[in-house]
Amino acid sequence: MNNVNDHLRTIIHVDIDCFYAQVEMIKNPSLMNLPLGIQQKNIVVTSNYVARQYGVQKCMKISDARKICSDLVLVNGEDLHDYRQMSYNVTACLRNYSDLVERLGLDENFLDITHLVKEKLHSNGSINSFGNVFGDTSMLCDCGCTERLKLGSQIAQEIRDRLRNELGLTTCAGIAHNKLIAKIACSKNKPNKQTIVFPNCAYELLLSLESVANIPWLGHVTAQLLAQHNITKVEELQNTSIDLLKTILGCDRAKFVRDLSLGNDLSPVKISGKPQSIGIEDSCKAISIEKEIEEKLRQLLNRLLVLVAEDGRIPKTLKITVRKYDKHNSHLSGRESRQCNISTSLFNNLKMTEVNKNKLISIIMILFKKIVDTKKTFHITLLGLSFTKFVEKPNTNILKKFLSRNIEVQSVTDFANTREECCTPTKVASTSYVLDSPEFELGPIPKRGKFQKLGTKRNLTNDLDDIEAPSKLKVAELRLNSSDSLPDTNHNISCPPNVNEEVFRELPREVQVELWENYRQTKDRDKQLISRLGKRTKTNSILHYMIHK
Ligand code: TTP
Ligand code: MG
Repeated sequence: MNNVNDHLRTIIHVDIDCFYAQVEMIKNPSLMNLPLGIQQKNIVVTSNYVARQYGVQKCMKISDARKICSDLVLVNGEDLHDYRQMSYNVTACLRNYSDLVERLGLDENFLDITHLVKEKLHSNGSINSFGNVFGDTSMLCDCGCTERLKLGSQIAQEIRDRLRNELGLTTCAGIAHNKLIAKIACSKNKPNKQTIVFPNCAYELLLSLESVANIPWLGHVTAQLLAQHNITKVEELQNTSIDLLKTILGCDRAKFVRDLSLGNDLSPVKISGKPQSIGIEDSCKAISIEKEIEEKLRQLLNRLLVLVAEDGRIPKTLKITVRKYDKHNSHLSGRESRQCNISTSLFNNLKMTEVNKNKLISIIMILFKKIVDTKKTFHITLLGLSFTKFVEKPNTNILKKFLSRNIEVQSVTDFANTREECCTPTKVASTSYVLDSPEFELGPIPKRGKFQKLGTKRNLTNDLDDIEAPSKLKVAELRLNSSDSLPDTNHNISCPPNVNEEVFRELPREVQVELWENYRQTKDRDKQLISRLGKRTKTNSILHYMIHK
């Protein structure tokens, strides 16, 4: 059960104390000694430790919190900007100690400091542990893990001191040989404390949990399934035969859950990159009017665009999530999602234009109507929007593309071009009610060629036709900003007339040369064409916009 090969790593789990409340107290230190609750809608999502002494807990209703603490100060915490910023600062600080840092939500991080510990072990004499030690330590393992974890606890203390000094935050930490034990250890002594758990005490640590529902990553649904078989205590789970677990949970899940119950976890600390999706959702009183839905979605979109702008990447897919309320079958009130590809050109500008926002709203409403038949009565109790499939913002290439490629009028979505790819029903979380049937696919969409207008029938594609193509405007704008001068013979390359000079000056010299050359060649070629044809060329290229009549 306790394999020493599983003791080789040193993992720290760091959790920020009453996170949102601390951020607010740092912003406004006068709140420091007052009972503080962070409000989202009618819920206290967290409270500082002064308020917790009165019994104000996370996720309490505002009205209940006020009853037990009449002096409670409430700060609205619906704008996550500052919390997100602080969260990234914390992760950045932790990266000073290891490349292997994994973010879990906004206020938790795992660090794998195995290498750092290995380096430091040689230079250390006798090692003392820092902070609390969990469990019976009379029989500790002699494989070397004890020293490594003790050293890990010193590093954890150093990290927490640094977070305190540099960012003003108090944190808790758990130190162990795997992520599961480190995470549980972290919650054992709060706030502003750390706890070390040696491998031989892992089993005991699991047994100390109140119920199986408290085992990290076990999941709500699994806990419910187990409860149906009267397995609610960790000990009961540990003693359940694997065969019975397989019957209840299926083969893979049974093994996973069994391992968790014993404190075994070989999962690596994965380096966190940027999030795969950025989303926002809002539950609401039942909305039954299309105009109000659009208004709500517009508000959500505005908030979401701020997040996407902060992230800095460009999304390629847009998803809408809707929860319908069915008066007659309330158990059918679940979430449904639809998604589609969107053109990255919508995000070309530093700030999204109103025109582009309206284009997105049109797309969102089309998706909405794929889920909800607005001709019939409907009641919507939750709306969500998210962007996924991000690409990095193009740098110089975009200018190159303007010059090297023919420009076509593009739809703002790929609906019209690659239907198969764009609108597929999305599977969402297990609590959702998703109909994976063909009726939730978009209706057939004819392909359309360049510049081709579709018929007059008002359908999805026509909606998209109304959305004007950005390319022409962009090129015209570039032309206005340009001067038709030749490159300097010495160091300064002149800006081609079709490129924004300010942007051009930021580019590396070789790209400037390439752009100029490209411009010159295409211009020469076009001149030849014009003289041959004796009339304005019909090429569908950028030159079309550059030729002086
Ligand atoms: P937690 O780590 O669960 O709580 P906390 O950091 O506030 O308090 P603790 O000292 O016990 O660690 O959650 C982190 C933040 O996430 C929290 O400050 C507020 C937010 N949050 C929500 O938005 N909704 C929720 O339901 C919960 C539990 C937290
Ligand atoms: Mg926390």
